[in-house]
Amino acid sequence: MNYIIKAALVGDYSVGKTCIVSRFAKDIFPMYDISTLGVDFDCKIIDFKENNYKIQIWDTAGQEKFQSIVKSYIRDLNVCIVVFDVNQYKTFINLKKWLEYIICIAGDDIILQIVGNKIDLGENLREVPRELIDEFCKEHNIEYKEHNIEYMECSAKDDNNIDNIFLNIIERIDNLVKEDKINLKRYGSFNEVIPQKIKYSKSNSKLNTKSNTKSNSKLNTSTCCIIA
Ligand SMILES: Nc1nc2c(ncn2[C@@H]2O[C@H](COP(=O)(O)OP(=O)(O)OP(=O)(O)O)[C@@H](O)[C@H]2O)c(=O)[nH]1
Ligand SMILES: [Mg+2]
Repeated sequence: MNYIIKAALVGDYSVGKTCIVSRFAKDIFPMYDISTLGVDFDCKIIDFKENNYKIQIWDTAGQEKFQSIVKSYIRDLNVCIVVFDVNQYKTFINLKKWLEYIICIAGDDIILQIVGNKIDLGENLREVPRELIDEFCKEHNIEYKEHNIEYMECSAKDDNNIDNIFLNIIERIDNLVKEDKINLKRYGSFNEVIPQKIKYSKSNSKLNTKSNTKSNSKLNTSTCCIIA
């Protein structure tokens, strides 16, 4: 089956949302620091077990002034990835605000994934210890138990754990599909676009991503930008 997953990244400004999306969808770490204005879009098709998942990714602006447009993209999501910077304590403190905001707008069915980015900067610069994050997730899994909030960390810069984050999300969704607990839109075919197979990789190593069959195939990503 071909399914569509609607996902968005939210979180404070400058935590690295755009870099995470760019690394996942295009395998590029942007050279220039350009704050997102409103909402950007990217998409990638992943071949997972017996299904193909087209993951549509809305990359939202963290700046307060764009929140009214961001709100309209959060409503009918399947997944929300809430990003913070492990080297900036205030971005971790704001996680609770982001979770409450998303649950309030998107409702109880949304799948939540917390991501701590910029682990490449090392332990000396790190302001949010792993134990504190585990504690936070435990507390919130009690408070919002239907969401089963999971946590992963990554570096968009070093391409560390990025594919694993999306693969983990697809795996969670695939399990729900099998149990008939999620209602995803379907696609008849993905018009000449060849889904990618992604394998879990160890942290700190580059992922084995490979095109499904033909070389020279069309790229399976697309991008556009919506500005407030
Ligand atoms: N060291 C390091 N820097 C990163 C990483 N990811 C992003 N950055 C840097 O963090 C800054 C902000 O990255 P963005 O991806 O634009 O952040 P954003 O969350 O999309 O910000 P808004 O669009 O304003 O909400 C840029 O200077 C990036 O180069 C990372 O994994 N490691
Ligand atoms: Mg951005």
